[in-house]
Amino acid sequence: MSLKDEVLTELSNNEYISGEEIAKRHFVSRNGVWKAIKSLREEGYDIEAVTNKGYYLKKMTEKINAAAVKSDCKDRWNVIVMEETDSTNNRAKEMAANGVNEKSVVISDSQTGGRGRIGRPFFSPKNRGLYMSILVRPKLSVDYAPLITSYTATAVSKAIEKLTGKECTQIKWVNDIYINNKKICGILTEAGFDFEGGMLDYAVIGIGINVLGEEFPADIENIATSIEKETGVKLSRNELAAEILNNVYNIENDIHDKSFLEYYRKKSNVLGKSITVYYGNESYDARAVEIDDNAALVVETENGRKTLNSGEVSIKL
Ligand code: BT5
Repeated sequence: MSLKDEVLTELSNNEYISGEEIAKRHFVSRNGVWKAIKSLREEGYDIEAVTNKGYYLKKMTEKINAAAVKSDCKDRWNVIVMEETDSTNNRAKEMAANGVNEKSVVISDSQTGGRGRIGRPFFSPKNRGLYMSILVRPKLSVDYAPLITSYTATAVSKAIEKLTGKECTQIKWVNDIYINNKKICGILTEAGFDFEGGMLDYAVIGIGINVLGEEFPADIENIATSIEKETGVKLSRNELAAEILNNVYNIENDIHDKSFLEYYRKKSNVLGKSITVYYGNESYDARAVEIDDNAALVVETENGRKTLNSGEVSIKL
């Protein structure tokens, strides 16, 4: 950790701390602390200095910062923050291949090749979104793997509602979160398996959330929106990341337990609706009647019931 990050961690306790105290704790000079404070201020942190009391952090900047994320995490996470990368899922998969065992997350301020399912692009401009990939190695059999995405959707929905203070989200089966009928989040889970044992080796859970800003490219402007645009609340991306990590820390137990499905069903915007199901190049009309205990969508069609384990649906107006 750089001295700047250490100073930020010291300042994250919501109390005054003197430069002398920070210097003593980290075996550096007071001048070193002053330089770290100066560069934090340049990054936008609002740090007050009061004689005889010390420094006080008034407001976290919107810049994504590993120390700020960690300071709001209840548990221990390995947090890696980047300015720009092609896809945070790629970075997290590399870490998995290199044998990283700790619960980790890669967050980037922007992505040049952010992707959704079947290679679709995910718009990931800088300073506006939260693009994060969580690397975990839960002891789960292959049968449980499809539940990871729906579990994460509940974690993200709960985090957004807690921090905005608004019951505003809906979950569109299987991997999207909506506010006011427009998409604010997509989730892409990629996993590695141990074929012999039938167990998950790792899961990389990619989460892309439109947090701030109003403008979207023409091809998605009718379907995409942001938390700020819909709720008027400018969330801190660092706090949002930490809250999501807090919600998924017990992934292994939570997925075995399956009780998250109750929330998932409650928040579903497809249950009970007439929908179109897209399957490869084909599509058919159906009615969404149930989300089963594997998070599969059960639909009623002219030819009887079908259970969809994955795929794409759209809601008919
Ligand atoms: C998804 O796929 O929505 C999953 C997106 C996952 C993105 C995260 S960001 C961190 C990590 N790193 C990555 O590279 N990916 C993950 P899908 O359901 O296939 O939806 C893709 C479709 O959503 C596109 O074809 C667009 O129509 C639409 N879309 C693209 N960018 C969007 C955005 N920023 N907001 C809302 N909709 C968007």
